[in-house]
Amino acid sequence: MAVTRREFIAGSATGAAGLVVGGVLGKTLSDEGDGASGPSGLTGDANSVAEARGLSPAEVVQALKTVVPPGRPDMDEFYILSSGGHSGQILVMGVPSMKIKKVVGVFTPEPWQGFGFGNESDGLLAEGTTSAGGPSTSAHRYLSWADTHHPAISETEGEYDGRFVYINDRANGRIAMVDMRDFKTKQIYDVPNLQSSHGGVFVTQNTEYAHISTKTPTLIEGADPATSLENFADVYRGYSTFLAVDQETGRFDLARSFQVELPPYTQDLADSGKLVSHGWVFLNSYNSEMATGGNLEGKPPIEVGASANDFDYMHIINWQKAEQVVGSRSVVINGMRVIPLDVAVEEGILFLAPEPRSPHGVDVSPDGGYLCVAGKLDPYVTIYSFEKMLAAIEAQDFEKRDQYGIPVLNYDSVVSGRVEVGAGPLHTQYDADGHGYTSLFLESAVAKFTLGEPYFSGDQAYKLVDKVPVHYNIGHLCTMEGDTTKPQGKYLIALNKWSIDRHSPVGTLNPQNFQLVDLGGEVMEVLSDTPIGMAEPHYVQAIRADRIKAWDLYPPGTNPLTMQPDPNAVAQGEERIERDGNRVEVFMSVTRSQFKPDILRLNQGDQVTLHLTNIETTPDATHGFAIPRHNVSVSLDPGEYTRIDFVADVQGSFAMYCTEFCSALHLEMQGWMLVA
Ligand code: CUK
Ligand code: CUA
Repeated sequence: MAVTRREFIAGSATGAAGLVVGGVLGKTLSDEGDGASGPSGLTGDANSVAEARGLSPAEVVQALKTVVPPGRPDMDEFYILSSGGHSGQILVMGVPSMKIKKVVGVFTPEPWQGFGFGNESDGLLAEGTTSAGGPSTSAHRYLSWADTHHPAISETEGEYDGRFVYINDRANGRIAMVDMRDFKTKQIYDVPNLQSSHGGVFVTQNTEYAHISTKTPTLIEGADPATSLENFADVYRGYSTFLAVDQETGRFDLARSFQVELPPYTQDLADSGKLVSHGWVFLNSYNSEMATGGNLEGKPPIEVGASANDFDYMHIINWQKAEQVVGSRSVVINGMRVIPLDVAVEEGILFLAPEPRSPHGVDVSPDGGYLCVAGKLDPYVTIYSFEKMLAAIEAQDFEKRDQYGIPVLNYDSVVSGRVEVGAGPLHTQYDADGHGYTSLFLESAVAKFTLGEPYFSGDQAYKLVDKVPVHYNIGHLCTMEGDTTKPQGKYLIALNKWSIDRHSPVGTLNPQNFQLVDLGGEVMEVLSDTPIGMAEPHYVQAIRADRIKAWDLYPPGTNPLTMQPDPNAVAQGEERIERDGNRVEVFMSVTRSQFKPDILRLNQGDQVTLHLTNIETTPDATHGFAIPRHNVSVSLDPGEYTRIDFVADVQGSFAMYCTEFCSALHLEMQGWMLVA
C-alpha cells in the first residue's frame, strides 16, 4: 500500500548515510509552514511543496541526503577528482551534491583558464609533446587533446594527502601532474617507450613513484613496422614505468626514474601494494595470446584471438628490488633507464600469476592483503592473497615458466576465494569493514561482497551480500577514499557509460551518468543522477574535503608553473616598456579596472614579450587578457604572473580587453595594441 506524502513527513524514515528523518523533520517543517512562497510558484510548507512537485517520500529523503543549501559548501564532505575522458581534463565535483566545482585544463586547451592560448601553458603543452609522432607530424604545434583515464591523488602511508594528482593520457602514453594548491597543471611528461597507456596509473604508498604502464605494447626501436605483427612476440614489449616524485614540487625526477620491460601481453589495469604489500605492484593483462587481428586478412578479429586461452597473467613486480638493481643492471632506451626482461626474471623482480581470461580491474584491499581481480567475461571476482603469493615465490611454487622464462605461480596456491557477483564485473573498491564493491557492466549493477580474514571468517567470508541496479552500463565505481588504506564508506559513485532515459533529451549523443549510491543503510540505495555533459570519465577518486589545503590567493607575482615569485613580475609603480631593436618587453600590471600600460605601440615584426601580473590581493579578483585575432586569451588569478611571447606580424589596431566581468567598470578594462 502506498504511503501518502503527509504520512511520510509525519512518520519516520530511516535513511542510510546515518541520517534519520522523521519526527524531527516533520515538526520542523510544520513549524515553518507559514505559507512562504517563492518565484517557483510553490507555496506552503515542505509537505505542500513535496506534494505540488509530485515527490514521493523516498525521493524527499534522497533529496534531503544530497542537498547542499546556499551558503553551506562545507556540507560537501568529499571532493571527487574525475578523469575527463577524451576531453583530456579533470573534473572536480562535490559529494553528496555532485555539483561540478571546476574543470581543470590538463592536456587540452581550456579557454576560460587561458590554458593553451598564448601564455606559458602553451610551453607546458608543447613540452608534453616530445616523442615520435608528435609535433612534427601533427597539424598542431602540440598534441592538443588527450584521453584522461586514471587520476592518482598523492598518498602518505597509503592515505590521500591532498598535495598532487597525477593523471594519464590513454591515447598518447603521457602523464600530467596537477598541484592541488591551485588545481593547475604543472607538468606534462611524454613517457618514453610508451605509445599508449590505460589503467596502469597509481602512486606508491608514500608517492615515492607515480606509476604508468603501456597498454598496447610498443614496437621496439629499429624493428620493421611492416612485418612487426608477424613477429609480434619478438618485437613488441610492455613497460612498467616508475616515475620518481620530487616531494617538494610533485614533479618527476627523471634521473631517479626507471622502467621494467614486460612481455607484450597487453598490460591493463594495475594497482599499488600497500601496507603488507608495500613495495610491490600488480598489473593485469588481457592478451597473453598476443593476438593481432587481421579480420580482412582471413584471421580472427582481436576480440576473438585475445580470448582464446582460459587464463591471462597478472604481473607481480617487486619495485623495491628493482630500485636496488637499476643502477647496475639497466640499459638506457630513449633516455629512460630500463631493466631488461631477462634481468627482471633473474633478479626476482617479475613474476606472473594466472588469472581467469580477459580480466579488467585488479584492486588491492585497504590492508594490502587481498587483490580482487574482476573477470569481465567471467561472473566471478577472484580474490588473491598477497601472503600466499609471497609464500609461493619463496617456495618457488611455480606451475611453469612462460615463453620468456618468467615464473608463473601456481594458481591454486595464490587464490584464496572466488565470489560469483554477476555479469561483466570490472572494478572493485572497498569500505572499512571488509566489503568489496564491484561494478557489473553487463548487468548494470553494483555487487557488495565480503573479504576473508581478518574481516570475515568461515561461512561469512567470500559471500555476495547485496546488489543494487544502476543506470546503465557501469564502468568504474568509487567509494569514498575506497582505494586507500583508510576507506570512509558512506557513498559510492557509479560511473555509468549509458544514460538513455535518465536525462532530458539533448540530441543523439547522451551524457554519461554519475549515480550517487548511499552505503550507510542495510542495503545500497541510489540517491541521485548527475549528467556529465562533457566527456566519458573513467576513473574517479574521492578525497575528504578537509584534506584539501587549496590556496585562495597567490603570493604576489607567483608564476604558477614554478609556484615561486617570478623575477619578471611587477608591483604597482614598476610598469614599463623596454625596447631593444625589435625586441620589446612589456611589464604590465593588471588590476580593477585597468591594464597598465594600456597602449602598446609596436612595429610590424617586433618580437614581443608581455609580462602580466595581477596585482590584486582580494580573493576571486580574477582578470582575463585577450588580444583579438591573435588567439591570445589568458586568465590571471589574484597574485598571478604569466608571460606571453609573440611576433607582431600583422599591421593594425587591436583592442585588448579583460575577459572576466571583474568590476562595475569591467567593460572599460581595455587597451590598444597598435602595430604599424
Ligand atoms: S578503464 Cu575500466 S571502465 Cu579506462 Cu579504468 Cu574505463
Ligand atoms: Cu578585469 Cu574585467
